[in-house]
Order: sequence, then structure tokens, then C-alpha cells
Amino acid sequence: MSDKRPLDTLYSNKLADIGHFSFNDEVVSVFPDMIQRSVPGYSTILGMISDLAGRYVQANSRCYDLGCSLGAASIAMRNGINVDNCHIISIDNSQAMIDRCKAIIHTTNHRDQHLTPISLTCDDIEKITIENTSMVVLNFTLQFIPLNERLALLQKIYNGLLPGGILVLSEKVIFTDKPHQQLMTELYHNFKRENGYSDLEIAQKRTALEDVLRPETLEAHKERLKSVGFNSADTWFQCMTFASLIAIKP
Ligand code: GEK
Repeated sequence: MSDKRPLDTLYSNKLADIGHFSFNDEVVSVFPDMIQRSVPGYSTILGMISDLAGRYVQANSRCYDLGCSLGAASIAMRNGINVDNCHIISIDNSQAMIDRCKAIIHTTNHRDQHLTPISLTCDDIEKITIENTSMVVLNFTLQFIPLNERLALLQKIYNGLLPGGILVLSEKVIFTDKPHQQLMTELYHNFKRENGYSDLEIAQKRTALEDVLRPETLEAHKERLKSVGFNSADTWFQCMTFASLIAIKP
């Protein structure tokens, strides 16, 4: 990531009305800085997505990046793919994200004509068709889907995966043990302070995300993954309240 990326100062001044967080133009303009300073392990997870793409993406198949934002996971997948005739399909329902993502992908496409193509579409991931896929990435997206609609989305992903295909699911998580939850939250807020966010920014962002980002426990995620058919589903990364799971279709 370039050091010249615009700084996320969206919540640095006291706001009279904080409002619900949304992926609008303002957020898009600072998104690379926001996600890098707010998600512990974000770069590590992207690196692992490349590695997993090298292992699991099958020739002549599709890869999906669901809730692609600015395409970081799409590019990571593309960097790792080592088989022919694949196609990466990247979806986001924020037009502002897709517009900016198009510009970013265009720059990288320009450099090498032989890269796996990436198609970008502004759509709701709950409405799209998923088929003939060997890799699906939900990198911090499921947390924004209404709780009662998550099962159907995961079932659709499972059904669209080829045997041996992989789902990478990264999420903010919560813990049932209250003291542990409290400790992880405090550690996370310290992580944000160390990354330059003030207490006011942390508090206002937290309020903005209430009712928008709904985290669940790791156990709930694993149970749901198993219930749709993934017999192998487990955590490969966890840092405080952030985790990533991989699930393989038998
Ligand atoms: C990354 N994966 O950099 N349909 C399509 N997109 C959606 C939907 C939906 N129903 N709901 C939310 N989104 C990225 C980061 S960000 C995570 C993902 C975060 C989109 C939303 O517009 C946003 O771009 C993305 O999901 C979540 O690896 O900001 O915490």
C-alpha cells in the first residue's frame, strides 16, 4: 500500500449526528487507510488469500470476491492463481466502491495482458448466481448481511463450489465469555489508538457501525458452515476480535 494514501479522518471531529456507517464516496476515498488501520492482520490475510488461490483455484473455473470494495482480495487471488482459463468475478453493492475499484484494476490490468481477468459488477451478493467456482472470498463482508439471510448466502456459495473448492470467510467476531469479550475489545481499541485514532474517533465509528456490522461468535460461523455442507471448516487466523476461516467443499 502506498504511504501517500489519503488519511481516514472521517470521525475525527465531534459530529452532531453520527448516522449509520455506509460505503459512500467519503468512505471510499479513505478506505485503504481505514481498513489497514482498523483491521488487525488485514495484509496477512491478503497474503494468505494469494497462497490459497495458488493451492485451490482450478483451471477453467471462476473465483468470486464478494463485497470486493477496492479489489484488494481480487488482486491477491489473481497474484496467486497459477492455472489457465480462470475468471475472477468481483461484486460490491456500493457504486462508489465499484467505480474506484475499476480505476485500480484498470491500472494493474494495463501492466500485464496475461493476468487472469477480473470483472467488476455493482450488485447485491445475495442476488447473484454463483457457479463453477473453485474459490470464493468473503473478506469482512458477511458481517454486513442481515443475520437471518446469512445461511441462504452460504448455502448458495456451497452449491456453486466445485468439489475441492474453498471459501475464505473473514469476519469481526464476538465472544460469549464476557470478561474475554471485554479484554479483546480493550486490546482492539488500544490497537486503534496505536494506529493514530483518537478516543473520539473510536467511539464515533463504533456508534456508526452499530446495527450495520453484526458480528457473531466463531462457533456460530463454524456451525453454519458445517450445516450447509462444508465438512472441513476451521479458523486459520485470529487476532483479538478479527478472524478468518477456511471451509473446503468435499
Ligand atoms: C477487502 N473485501 O478489502 N452485496 C454486495 N456488497 C456488499 C453487501 C451486499 N449485500 N453488503 C456489504 N457489501 C474487502 C473489504 S468491506 C469490509 C470488504 C469493511 C460491501 C460493502 O459495500 C463494502 O465494500 C464491503 O462489502 C465490506 O478485502 O469495510 O469492514
